[in-house]
Amino acid sequence: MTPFSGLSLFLKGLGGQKGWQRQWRSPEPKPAYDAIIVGGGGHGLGAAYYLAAEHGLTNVAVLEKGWIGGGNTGRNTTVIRSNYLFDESAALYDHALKMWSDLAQVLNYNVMFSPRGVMMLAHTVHDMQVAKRHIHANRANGVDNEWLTPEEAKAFCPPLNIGALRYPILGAALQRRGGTARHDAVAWGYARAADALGVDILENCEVTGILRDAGGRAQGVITTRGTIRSPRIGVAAAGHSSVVMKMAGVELPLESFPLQALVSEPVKPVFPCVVMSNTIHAYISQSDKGELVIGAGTDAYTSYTQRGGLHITSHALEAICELFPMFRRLKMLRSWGGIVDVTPDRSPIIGKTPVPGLYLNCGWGTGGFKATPGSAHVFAWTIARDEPHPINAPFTLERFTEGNLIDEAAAAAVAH
Ligand code: FAD
Ligand code: PYC
Repeated sequence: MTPFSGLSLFLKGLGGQKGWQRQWRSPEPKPAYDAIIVGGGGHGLGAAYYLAAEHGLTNVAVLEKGWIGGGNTGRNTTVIRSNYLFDESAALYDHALKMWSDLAQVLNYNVMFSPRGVMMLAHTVHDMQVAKRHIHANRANGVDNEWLTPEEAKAFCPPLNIGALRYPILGAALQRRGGTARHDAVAWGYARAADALGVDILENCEVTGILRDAGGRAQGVITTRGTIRSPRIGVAAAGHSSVVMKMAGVELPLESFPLQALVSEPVKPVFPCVVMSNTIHAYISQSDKGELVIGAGTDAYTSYTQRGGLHITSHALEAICELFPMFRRLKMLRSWGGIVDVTPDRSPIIGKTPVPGLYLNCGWGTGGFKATPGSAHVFAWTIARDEPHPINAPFTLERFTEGNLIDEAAAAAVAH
């Protein structure tokens, strides 16, 4: 990245941003590629980057129906943690967490990873038992997680009200290595790095059909910018995974729900960490711009609208005002929604599909942003080698018929 002083950056801005180079090209689609990724979110762009950077596959295209990062990558609330229950999940999410720590250097792009700590509140005896079970399991897997008393939780997050509440604070589980990153920068950083290695990023390119040969193997895709052939097609389409996979005749065990979030007016730094309450479906952190970033649970009905019910956000705000009374007079600036793809066991699907040459990365539900680098890394391996990386080997589509579920409903937090 060119080092700008603050003044020269300001002057460049004043000058109508003339002379600034595009961060990635805007090429015309080629008739064929060695690999195609459907979906220009963090997982798809990251997979394209690792295909080029680690597997020598540079004749690759990312097909995005809108603009890159316009899906859940640009709509999420950026909570990053790896405190999941099962060994398989710990391996996957901690692989990602380790990759976050030097992602800015690897991509030469500031993704603003901030390991400020993620604290999950316990309001009932059962919450405490669940939290402690996660802490023990995490530690056995080398994943940091610790129990805090109410007083220790308040010392870590001074705005927290630990007085007599409708939802009393009985303690909290803290993962200190957890935190946040800048969501758009993750998409932009991967896009720029992939483009520099020769990957074509094709925006406004919606996949409308998947071509198969007489033997059933995936051969290419039909798009709004023409037919593109490829022997390897990776689908990372999040909330629209079922729609895309249906084009190849594959039914997925997914439900797609709206998930909402909102931000407040910006204020000075007042909130030092991330706090989540899984029981009351509310969580909060402060962005580097100063906005309080607040989220709620999923809507109760399936839908493809990128908005949700007002009662869901109202409930989250009531809970936030009770937990953090100092925010009662804060004004909310804007709210939005995204479509999350929820599996029955709240764990993702990353792997091969019944269609040879067609690979799938989906089912991240409300929690896939944190996994972006790790997920993209093992997905690229799977596509390049036509076999899963040991980390994603358990996250098959078949587990829903074989019964090898990885039930992370409690760890998925807002997904249950
Ligand atoms: P996306 O970024 O959605 O990318 C998929 C892309 O596929 C989209 O850009 C879409 O336009 C494209 N596409 C779809 N169909 C087609 C087609 N036919 N042709 C071409 N392109 C297509 N996760 C966390 O870990 N922490 C959080 O704090 C968190 N908060 C969240 C808050 C909200 C409000 C929401 C909605 C989600 C949240 N998530 C969070 C979940 C997280 O955002 C997602 O799991 C993650 O971003 C998924 O990334 P992706 O690259 O798979 O999907
Ligand atoms: O998975 O940690 C998470 C999360 C927080 C908010 C939405 N998802």
